[in-house]
Amino acid sequence: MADILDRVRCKALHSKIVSAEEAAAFFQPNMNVACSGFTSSGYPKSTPLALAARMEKNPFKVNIWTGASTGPEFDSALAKVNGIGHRMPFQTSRELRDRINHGDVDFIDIHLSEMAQQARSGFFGREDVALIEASAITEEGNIIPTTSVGNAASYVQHAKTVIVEINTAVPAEIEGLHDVYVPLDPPNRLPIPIIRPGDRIGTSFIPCTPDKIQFIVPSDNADTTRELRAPDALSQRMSELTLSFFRAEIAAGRMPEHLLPLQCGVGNVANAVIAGFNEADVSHLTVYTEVIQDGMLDLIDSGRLQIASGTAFSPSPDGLQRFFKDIAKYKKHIVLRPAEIANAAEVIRRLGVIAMNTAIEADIYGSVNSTHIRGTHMMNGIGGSGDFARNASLSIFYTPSTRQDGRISCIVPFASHVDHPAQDVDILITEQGVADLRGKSPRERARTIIERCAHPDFRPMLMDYFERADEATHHAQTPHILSEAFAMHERYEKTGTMQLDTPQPAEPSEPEKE
Ligand code: 0RQ
Repeated sequence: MADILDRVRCKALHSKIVSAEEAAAFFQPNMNVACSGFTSSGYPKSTPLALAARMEKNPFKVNIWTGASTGPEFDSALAKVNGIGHRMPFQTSRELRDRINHGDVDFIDIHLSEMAQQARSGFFGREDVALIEASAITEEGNIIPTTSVGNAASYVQHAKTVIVEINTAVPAEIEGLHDVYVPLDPPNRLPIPIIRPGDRIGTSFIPCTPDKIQFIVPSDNADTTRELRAPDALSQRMSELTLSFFRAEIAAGRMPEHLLPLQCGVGNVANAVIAGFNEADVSHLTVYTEVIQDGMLDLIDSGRLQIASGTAFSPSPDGLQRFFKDIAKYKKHIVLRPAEIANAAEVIRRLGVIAMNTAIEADIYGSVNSTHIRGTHMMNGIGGSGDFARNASLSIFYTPSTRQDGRISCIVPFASHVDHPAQDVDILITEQGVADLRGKSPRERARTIIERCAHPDFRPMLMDYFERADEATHHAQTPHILSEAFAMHERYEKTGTMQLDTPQPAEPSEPEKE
């Protein structure tokens, strides 16, 4: 208790400290609950668990808004008791995904940079309560975030009332990591004055006043972050290909020696790509991204990375402890901002960010599906990939050439769902190679992707499709045989393997009898 009293520095708020169960009793059916949290980082834990326990006895639903995904104490706990009505803008929970794909949850998949402004515009209704994890509350009632900022600042500004979870598992020394700046909405928006990735333009706290705070809930569990697999051979290969591509770009004078600020998606491929920089002869790197992961700590330690700007610090459990132990050092190299600033089109374009994201599948023209398995079933959501891919100076997408033990090709004739149109994809990388799509027409892109990125087992089938489509459409701008392209996805759904309905070669005619 002493620790939490120290952390709630506004003494007038001490009377508002309650148990998670008392706070959970505040929630009513269909309330809009706007929360902190971004990729298993900085999300509230005790209150959602107590709320899920209450819902288990007396079922009801609330609508959950966050910055991005959260940890199992939140999304999974509430999904297990079917306690979520609408959910936005992103998730990665298996339990929640099942609810979404069975129609129990209305999931609204939004570019992460746009969520806060859409919420402020009232598209989802009014925010009944903001539920925010914090490391401390200042003398004035301002809120110090923990391992993410996400949309917490905007939610606090606009909610009717605020519940703050003070997480004592997060060292109080985290204060100073954050840079909170909530832009005005059009027509009053001003330029976001970030000229270099590390520029600080806001406050180290989320502005709030004591009267707006309804309850303060103690919590002492660190984020449940995900273990990262050691880079496998495929990811390592994609990392090597990326580095040699960058070396060629530098040699060609198209890229500065220290590269441009890097954005990197989350997951194993992304982590392997960043890990690859640790083996490379690079220095003075900068990162302007959403999510800061373990690989970036290594780059800071080895002196290769100067500054990493993001909205969440989401490392493995070991990475989190490593950060907590040496927080004063890492604070000099890391800044966490609101998601609408970390992912702001204006800043990404000004800095010339290099975007590196992962695809579920890409089609032969370079359009990318990041969200829907077989075009119908939600995986996680578009996240920030669209914010970065559209506005980056160089947009790279990765996918292994096959998945499901080689049964399916991740290069397909027509993507079963499109999140990123071909115009937003400059470079496609699989373990097979690099397709540089810049300056190429769709028909040139198709040949390049099939030759450079498709797996040899599927390459003849894809080239045959393209050539027949080219012939059938009399060399149209973007040749397709749509019925065949879609039938392939349906066949995969039924049989678990991916084959086209290619016309079979005619049976060799019987040798004529003499
Ligand atoms: O399924 O989890 O049941 O095993 O999808 O696939 O190969 O582990 O790839 O973890 O890198 O995720 C696009 C989903 C890739 C991710 C996506 C199945 C596969 C597996 C995961 P299992 P892998 P990754 C900034 C950037 C959008 C958001 C984004 C993503 C599971 O990168 O969510 O980019 N991106 N944010 O088996 C059938 C296919 C499949 C397939 C994958 N073609 N057919 N199943 N899977 N491809 C960060 C933020 O925005 C917060």
